[in-house]
Amino acid sequence: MIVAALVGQVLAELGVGRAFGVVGSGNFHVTNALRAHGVEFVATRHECGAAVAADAFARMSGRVAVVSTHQGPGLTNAMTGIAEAAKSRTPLIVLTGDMPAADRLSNFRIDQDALVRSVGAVSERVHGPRTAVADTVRAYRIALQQRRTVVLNLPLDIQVADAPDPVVPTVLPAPPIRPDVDAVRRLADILAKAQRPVFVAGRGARTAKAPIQALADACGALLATSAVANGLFHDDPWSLGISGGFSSPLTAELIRDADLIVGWGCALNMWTMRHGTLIGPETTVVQVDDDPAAIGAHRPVHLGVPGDVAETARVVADALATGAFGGDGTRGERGGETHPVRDDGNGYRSAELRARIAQQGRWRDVAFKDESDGERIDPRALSVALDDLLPAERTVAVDSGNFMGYPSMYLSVPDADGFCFTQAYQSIGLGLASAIGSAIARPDRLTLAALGDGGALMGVSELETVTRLGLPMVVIVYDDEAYGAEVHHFGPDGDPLDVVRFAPADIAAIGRGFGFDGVTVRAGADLAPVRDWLAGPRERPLLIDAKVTSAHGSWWLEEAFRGH
Ligand SMILES: Cc1ncc(C[n+]2csc(CCOP(=O)(O)OP(=O)(O)O)c2C)c(N)n1
Repeated sequence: MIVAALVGQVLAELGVGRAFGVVGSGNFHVTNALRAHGVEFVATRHECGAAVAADAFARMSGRVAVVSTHQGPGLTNAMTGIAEAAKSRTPLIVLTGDMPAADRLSNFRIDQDALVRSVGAVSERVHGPRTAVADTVRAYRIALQQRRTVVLNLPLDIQVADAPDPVVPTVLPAPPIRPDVDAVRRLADILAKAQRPVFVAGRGARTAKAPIQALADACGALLATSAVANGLFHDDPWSLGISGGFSSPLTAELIRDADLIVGWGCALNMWTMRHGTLIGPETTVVQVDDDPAAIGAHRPVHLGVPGDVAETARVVADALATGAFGGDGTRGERGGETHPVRDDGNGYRSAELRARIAQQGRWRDVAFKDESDGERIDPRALSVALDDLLPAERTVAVDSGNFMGYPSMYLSVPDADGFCFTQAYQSIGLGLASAIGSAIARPDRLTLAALGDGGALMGVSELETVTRLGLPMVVIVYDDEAYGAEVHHFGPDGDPLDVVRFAPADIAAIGRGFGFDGVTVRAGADLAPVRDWLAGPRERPLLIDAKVTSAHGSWWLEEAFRGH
């Protein structure tokens, strides 16, 4: 067997979930070896699409995913997606060809190690036939146990060298880190005294829903998420939705009024905390994270608890229930009811507040003046209409741009796996590929790709991937015929905007050219074909080119530019 075949076999036996890529001579053998050993391979049309689809697949399935690229340009094409994955701590393995060390003058040669490291990914290498198993296992272990994006360079001369049949070890996820006893006692004490606690769950809490909910029930906390964990507490009556720029007015008010904010696996960064303005002057801030380096990285915290999020929530709940922290144990009472009202002054949960959250908690409960004019549809009205039309079992994948708040704020999602948000690198053009990876991970749900016209046309080649794979996807383009983010940021200064405005494009026709059903929407009535498509066999994917109003920029965008 050759080394390339060995690497594919080892990764397959270690248990990688799915592979995505563009095949050239430098990754042909390794890709086929993955397939021969049962790893399904998805060919995308651009390596960036492969990296982003793999990232989304890993996020939505919880499995390590693989990207396969040719050396040099194959890798550079994938870099934007690799940067997004690395910054998101997505466990991903990128298999890439590399030039033999002696082939110094090859057209394909670049410093791949330096390139990879520059975006925060880990650069690993198969050094030779004798180390090939260890090198591959090391890459997998780092990806799985440290949640890192690892690029495994495969030099062409080593790929074709002979190697013995591999013996593949079992590699298990890292065991959960138990929190320190003293830190648990301190957190239990803080929770016991809190009058208006709010829990904000981030990416690191996506698998810890039940223990966080149970602790919140016990101490009367309200629940919110960062944008990437949107949907986590969807079915909880005390859920406030997203904390940050996308918060509804009621959500922002209740978080600002909290006397305690506990971030669970959540960076509490400027987006989630609106540059700190969601934290009241007297609010105590606690952060629980299994990465000690994450604690206090974005803002000062009063207490940092290094530890696994689920484990910490469980042991703190035990401490509250038994009074082990020095309290009387009343905060730990559950009263037999799930998600109870606590009118005993225990926490934030009154019957009145529960009713307010139910009536005003969501953006779609907030009245707005519909600015649709027959020629163009108001993106808020469009998003509310889609929320009504689409089945509740859905995945919403959102690209970047001025439009991005509309689908994030107006479309509900059933759980955290129902929302794919690739914003760690803030690149436009990733939304469609992230929808592809999400759709493959969750074929039981309808996937909606929500894009701006700029991002849609930047990532357009993957429309062919959607039709080729037969994914029953809805692509909605919030089409303002511009890079709206730039228009709204620079427009008020009177700067020339012709570099960021474009002539109208018939994106529905472009979709039809790729094999989609295509619909142009200028008013609510134009959504009738969408209703028909949803009721029908969904044989082809659907692209909706929504010509949206754009008189003013979204206010969350102003927030974003403040962060530049
Ligand atoms: C790859 C990349 N290029 C450029 C930018 C800068 N940028 C941010 S938003 C944006 C406009 C996006 O336009 P569109 O997708 O139509 O969404 P809109 O802002 O109009 O809602 C641009 C160019 C970026 N974030 N990423």
